[in-house]
Amino acid sequence: SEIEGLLRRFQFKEVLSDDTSSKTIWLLGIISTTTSADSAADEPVVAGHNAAIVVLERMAFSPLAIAKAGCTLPTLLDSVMLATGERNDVYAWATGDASIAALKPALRIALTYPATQKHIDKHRHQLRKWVSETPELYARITKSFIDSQPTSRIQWVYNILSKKVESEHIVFEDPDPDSGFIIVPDLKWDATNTDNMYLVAIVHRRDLRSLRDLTRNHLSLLNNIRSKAAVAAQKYGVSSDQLRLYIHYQPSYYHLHVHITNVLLEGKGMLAGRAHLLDSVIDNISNIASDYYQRATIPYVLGSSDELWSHWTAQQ
Ligand code: M7G
Repeated sequence: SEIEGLLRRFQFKEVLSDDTSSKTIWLLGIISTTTSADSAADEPVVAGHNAAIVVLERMAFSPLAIAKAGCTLPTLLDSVMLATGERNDVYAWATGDASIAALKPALRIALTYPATQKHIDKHRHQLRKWVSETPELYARITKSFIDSQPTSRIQWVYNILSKKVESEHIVFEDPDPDSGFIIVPDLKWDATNTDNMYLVAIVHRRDLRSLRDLTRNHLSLLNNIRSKAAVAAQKYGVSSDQLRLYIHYQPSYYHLHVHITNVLLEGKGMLAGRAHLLDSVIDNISNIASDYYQRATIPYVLGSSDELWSHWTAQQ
């Protein structure tokens, strides 16, 4: 396949970061555009050109597959390295290697290529700080930053909306240009284990860039997403009261989209200070004030390699 061909040409340069809880590692490397193997070895990383980010994530166990395999440990594990094992009272532990089909695939691999400097910075270990964005600071700092985002950054969104890519994976579509959207499985989900179901609803209209743009005029759109997310999730056997629906502020991509996840899934994307629950957004707009998000002070965390960080630092 195409991705396999690219991954085979990946040459490792640097570990950008790793996360022991999600068992994920982000690697920076190059996929050389030259054909000669020797010159590729010392080719520098050039963002937007040969730079490639590979993400390796250890996969979750599938209880179903293991139950089906229903066998003794030696058939589940290729080798248990008992030499490294320990025993203390009723507790024992060792390390092992899995080989059988029930424990595979073992890894999920994602590739971003060519990776831009923004992609690289996003995954590099960085300093973090809180900012408290008042409407004045939004107008002075954030809005111009959002306005300056090139549409190329959300080309993938337009590709989904125009059905150029991922169209075979569409879970739900409402084609209405004002209140419509497309729901697809999120890039981060393997689309098999429904315990970590992760879908994303991407709106058809192109004028809504973030939470700050939402008013009472968008209530039918938001309510529509809320009810159809339930329909979409039902296809995976996940009921409406098992859903976490939220909008990021700041998002990575400034085209309105709603994250739809199984409530069992927990992760960085749901942290306080970034995830705004869709139910609260709807409630704030409809019951408190139509211009709630134009008047609110919104706190969030910035990373030192976020482009927005430099705008805040320069302006204060
Ligand atoms: P976000 O809140 O803008 O930023 O969410 P985040 O990525 O920092 O959370 C964008 C969401 O879209 C994320 O959940 C991504 O995993 C997902 N996503 C990003 N891309 C490039 C794609 C894509 O090409 N296809 C799909 N299906 N999802 C994507």
